[in-house]
Amino acid sequence: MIVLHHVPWGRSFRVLWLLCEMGMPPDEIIRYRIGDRAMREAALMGVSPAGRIPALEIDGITIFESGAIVQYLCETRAGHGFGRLPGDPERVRFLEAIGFAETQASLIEQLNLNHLFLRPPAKPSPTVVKLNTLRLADTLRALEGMLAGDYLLPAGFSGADAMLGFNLFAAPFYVRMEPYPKLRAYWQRLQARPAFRQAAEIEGPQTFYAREFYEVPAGG
Ligand SMILES: N[C@@H](CCC(=O)N[C@@H](CS)C(=O)NCC(=O)O)C(=O)O
Repeated sequence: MIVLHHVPWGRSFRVLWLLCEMGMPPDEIIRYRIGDRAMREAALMGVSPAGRIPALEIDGITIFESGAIVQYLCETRAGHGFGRLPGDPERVRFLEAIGFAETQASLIEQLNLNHLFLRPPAKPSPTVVKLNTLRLADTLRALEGMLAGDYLLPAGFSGADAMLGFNLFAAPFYVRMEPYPKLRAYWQRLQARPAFRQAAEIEGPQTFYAREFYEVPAGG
């Protein structure tokens, strides 16, 4: 029995997608909304002590942190070839990519907070938004340089693509993607994968971002 604690189009999408890649979509998906009281109640806090998603119940254990879950799945289901186990020449790049995904996602999280979640009288800080937008663009430039052909690692699709590739769902709402042609093609390639399409169908349309693009507020 596989249970995923999930926010639609949140970072738990990485896990949903990877499970679909492995041909084992969750038996149960417990859905939350950011800001809901339910995210601080026992069902989630019992499996993710800071009340964050994703958390996964699998193999009689629970795991939180998307990077840990992705590594666990890749290692325990190694036959799919989505991990890079110790001794693999791509191991270091794989681990870097998993960590870097969260360097990038933490900038997106700050922008989400400022653009989407603050309620009056709180106001986004133009300076903080500008700084985070520039720093997000820096990570996209880095990612453009990290691509090794069709995927992040030369030997092909891996858990690192589920981690980092997912960030390309959100980044274009904050940074114009014209300077990153490889990333745009990569994102199209990821979305065309049957397992991505299966996960996207489970999700339904995203309702997270209401605008096509979020500009840095005046004064930033
Ligand atoms: N590093 C964690 C981050 C998890 C995280 O912050 N998830 C967000 C949604 S994408 C969340 O649960 N937010 C709820 C909150 O901040 O209260 C991971 O990769 O799993």
